[in-house]
Amino acid sequence: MTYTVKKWSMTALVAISAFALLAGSARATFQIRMDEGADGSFEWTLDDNGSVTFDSTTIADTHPDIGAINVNAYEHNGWKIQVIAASSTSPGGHPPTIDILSFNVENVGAGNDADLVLEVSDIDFNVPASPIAVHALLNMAGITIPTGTSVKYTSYASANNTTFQKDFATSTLSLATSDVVRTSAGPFTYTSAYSLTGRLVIVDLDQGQSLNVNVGKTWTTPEPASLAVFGSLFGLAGLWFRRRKRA
Ligand SMILES: [Ca+2]
Ligand SMILES: [Ca+2]
Repeated sequence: MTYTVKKWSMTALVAISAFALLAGSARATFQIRMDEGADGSFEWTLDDNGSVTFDSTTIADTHPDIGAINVNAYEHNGWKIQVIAASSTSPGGHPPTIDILSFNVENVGAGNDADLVLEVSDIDFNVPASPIAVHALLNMAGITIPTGTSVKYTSYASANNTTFQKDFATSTLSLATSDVVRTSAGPFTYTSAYSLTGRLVIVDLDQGQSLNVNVGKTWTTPEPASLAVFGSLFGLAGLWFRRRKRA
C-alpha cells in the first residue's frame, strides 16, 4: 500500500515538474537589466531562470520560480552587488505588480561616479476590467540614503506589451536624504494585455558607500480598495519622515 502511494506520488511529482517546466518555458518573459557604466547602454539583460555572461562574469537567476528572479553577489565596473531580488505577478496577479524586493549595492571603485540603473519588466498583464492607475512605491522605512545621494524609481505601463517599453511615465518617486517627491498620472484604459516596467536610478553614491533599497514597486490599482491601502501606506511613510526630520 505504502509502495503504491509512493509510486503514485513520484508519478505526480514528475508530472507536476514537467508541467512546471513547460509552463516556465512558455511564460519566462520576466527580465531584469542593469547599466553600470557611464555610457548609458545596458551591460546585461537577464531572463527569468536564465543566465548571461558579460565581461567574463556569469550572472544567473538562482530562483527556480517563474516570476521570481534572484541574482547573487558579483562585482563589476566599481560596483559590488550583494543581491538583487525581483518579482512579477503577470499575467493575473492582484494587484498586477513589478517588484524590486531587495537591491543591495556598494560603490567600491575609485573615481566611479556613474549612475547605476536597474530595470525590471514583464509582459502579458491581464486586460483590466476597468481603467487602472500605475504607481511607484518605495518602502522608505527600510532605506538609509547617504547625504548627497538620490534614488529615483519610475513606473511605466505600455499597451504595446513589450518588455522595457516606456510609453507612459505613470508615476515617479524621488528620494534624497529626507525629501520624498511623488508624482502620479492616470488612470489609463487598456483594451489588450499590457507590459509593466520599473526603472530604479541611483545617483551619486560615493566610493565606500552602500545602499539597500528594500522595495521598489510598480503596481496597478484597478479597485478603489487598493487605492485606499496605497494611500494609508503613503501616509505612514510621510509620518515616518516627519518624525525623522524632527529628531
Ligand atoms: Ca553601460
Ligand atoms: Ca526564476
